[in-house]
Amino acid sequence: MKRLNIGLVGYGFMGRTHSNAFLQAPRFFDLPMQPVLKAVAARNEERVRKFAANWGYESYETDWRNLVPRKDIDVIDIASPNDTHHEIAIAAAKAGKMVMCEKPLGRSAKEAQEMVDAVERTGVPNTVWYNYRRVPAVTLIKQLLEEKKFGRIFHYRAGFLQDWTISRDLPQGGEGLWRLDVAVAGSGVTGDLLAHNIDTAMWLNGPIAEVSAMTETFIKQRLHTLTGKVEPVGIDDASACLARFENGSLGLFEATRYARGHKALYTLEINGEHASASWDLHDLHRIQYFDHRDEGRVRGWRNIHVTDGDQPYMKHWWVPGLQIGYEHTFTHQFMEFVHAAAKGASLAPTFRDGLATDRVTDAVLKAAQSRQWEKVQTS
Ligand code: SOE
Repeated sequence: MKRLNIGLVGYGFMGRTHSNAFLQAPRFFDLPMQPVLKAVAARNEERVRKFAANWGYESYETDWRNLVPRKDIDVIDIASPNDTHHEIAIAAAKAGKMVMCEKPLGRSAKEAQEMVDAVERTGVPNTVWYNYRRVPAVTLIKQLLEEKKFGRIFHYRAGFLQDWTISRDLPQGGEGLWRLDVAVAGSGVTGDLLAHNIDTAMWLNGPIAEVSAMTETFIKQRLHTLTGKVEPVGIDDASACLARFENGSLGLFEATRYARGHKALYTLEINGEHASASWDLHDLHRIQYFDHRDEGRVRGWRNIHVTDGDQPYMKHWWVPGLQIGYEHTFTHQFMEFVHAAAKGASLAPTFRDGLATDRVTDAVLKAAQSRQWEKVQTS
């Protein structure tokens, strides 16, 4: 079987989710190419060596610049902090490598546009790891929408609530805390969490035309791990936005790291003329579904446990009733990427889809500044 030689950049949280996907996908799914964990690149030699040994990478590099041109690498997977995505993706595309990139695609739509230009110029298959599209329950909502079960859509609402940055003693910058450093992350929760909500929303309900928004930075200064000094905080800690979709429906979005008690509460709900559905990440195997066309006497919210073999992805795992988890979303996305890549195609969300999300998050940040409705850039 043809091999797909993978070169991973980054060995943090996302490096682990991706590596697990590379190993699991061929065990549970039929793939047209055999993934090979060829090499991982990261700066700290001792740690990258241990990471490579633990996950079974054949080799390692301490500079991604040595990884990208290697003749024995077919696909570059970018799982390093946001400020590295742009340079690595463009170098990989120029070297003719396929590219998988963690979200958000760029720190801004400008960066993302240049990345799109690079992959489209060379025609290399690409994808962005917006993994929540591949939760079986979320994919089921997508199928129900495609089957037109909802009728006209009126409302879409979503949130992503966390609480891990409330302490003012938490520093910014450096490994693990780069998400608090605006120079590295590009923005705060808007690019990190709201971006997930926006990606899924546009996948399910189509493009967003305009937004109004507010953001807040609750802790204005934090010690910077790298400079050793107390520095201003440039990220948004919380972000809320009203949106108009091109299909005429209304959107309501909220992301924060200051919702005490909520760890990763991604919720979404969609309300149509005939039906509504909702989902939440803390109970990721269920959807709540209401269909007004049910017989009146027994009409009500259905609580659907998405584990049956005829529901998305599930026949490849255990037996009906048994659950899978967060890590499987990455396995599903990688499996689908291998199928697309074998045909020389990209997988949605493509870089172009990632750019569309970055354009919305840019508009959110702009609207929060201007206190005006802002149109989302379309070309
Ligand atoms: C932030 O805490 C974070 O890890 C995001 O960066 C991920 O994209 C999200 O899926 C979980 O939360």
